[in-house]
Amino acid sequence: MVSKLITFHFTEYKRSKVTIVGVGQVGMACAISILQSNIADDVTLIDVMEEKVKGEVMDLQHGSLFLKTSKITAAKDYSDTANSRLCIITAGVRQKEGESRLNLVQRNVEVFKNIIPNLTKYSPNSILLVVSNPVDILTYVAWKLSGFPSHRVLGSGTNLDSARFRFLMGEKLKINSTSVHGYIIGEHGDSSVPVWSGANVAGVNLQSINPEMEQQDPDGWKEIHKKVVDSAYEVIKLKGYTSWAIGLSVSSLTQSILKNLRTVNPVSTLVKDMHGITENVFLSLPCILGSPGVCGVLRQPLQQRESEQLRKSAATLWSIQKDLKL
Ligand code: 6V0
Repeated sequence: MVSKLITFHFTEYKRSKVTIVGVGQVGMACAISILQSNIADDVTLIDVMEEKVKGEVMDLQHGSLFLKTSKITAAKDYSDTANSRLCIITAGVRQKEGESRLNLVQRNVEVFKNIIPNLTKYSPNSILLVVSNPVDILTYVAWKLSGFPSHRVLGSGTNLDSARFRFLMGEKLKINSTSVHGYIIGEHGDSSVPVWSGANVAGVNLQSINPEMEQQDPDGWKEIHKKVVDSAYEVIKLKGYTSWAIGLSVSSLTQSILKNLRTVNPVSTLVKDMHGITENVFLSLPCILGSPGVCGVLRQPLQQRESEQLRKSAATLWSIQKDLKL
């Protein structure tokens, strides 16, 4: 019937296939954000809950008229994920109310032991982007289990924390967050490090206007970092999970990688031998993202207190990582 209507000449060539593992709240927020950004030509979803994947994919496919992604697939098994350029891993258990991200670790390591070998078998040249928590440790786990070079394994890291940071600073200054610059680096979570020495608007450094910021902080700037750290807990308390901001953040990272934009984003990368860190840990530093994955890491000048905090986070992560059974 189809051949009576159309003569096909070419088999399709995929340039930008993205697989998302896990169709929970975060996976679906990533999927819709990526689809609406028109950056992939194939989005494949996979989850242990087969019916749910089918339902989610059907629902998305019915929106195809309003999207510009030609193929949206519900994978029956990992062979359907073959030849992905980017694999985004959002599968796993999420934090319960009041639970720290680090508590999740061993439960999600077991989940990764199933996922990572399957992804690497069918997409041996892909880039792995880890979102599941605790994201820094699980990025290390994905790196170990995949055997990929470290530039092809990254975690969404503090890209989201930095977005929250810039939003909150923008609110305080009444300036759009795209014009307020600042990085949160280190661990995604409780021991993240705000780089106040670099926070600026139009090159005007916030700390240089207020040198007492560190000690006296009359304007309450430090409260902003506390709010960033607390914000996931607060959203989880209010709606049960976080989804939209992480989805948008992951979509922006996806865009940089698939389009080789070479944007600078704080993502979780192997930081051994940087800022005096001596162990194989993954933490967020400003990275250049492009088609190879992490193309480079910025040597950000840090104040002594900032690099000390970074080393402390690294030590905390290593103390957990070294005992993991991989
Ligand atoms: P969810 O809604 O419970 O979804 C998790 C999904 O993973 C479910 O659909 C499960 O069926 C699926 N799953 C579990 N095991 C497997 C497996 N072996 N293979 C395939 N799929 C599997 O959780 P939610 O989507 O809210 O969160 C997912 C993860 O993202 C959690 O670890 C969160 O803590 C983490 N987040 C990370 C953020 C970040 O900034 N890095 C932000 C928010 C949440």
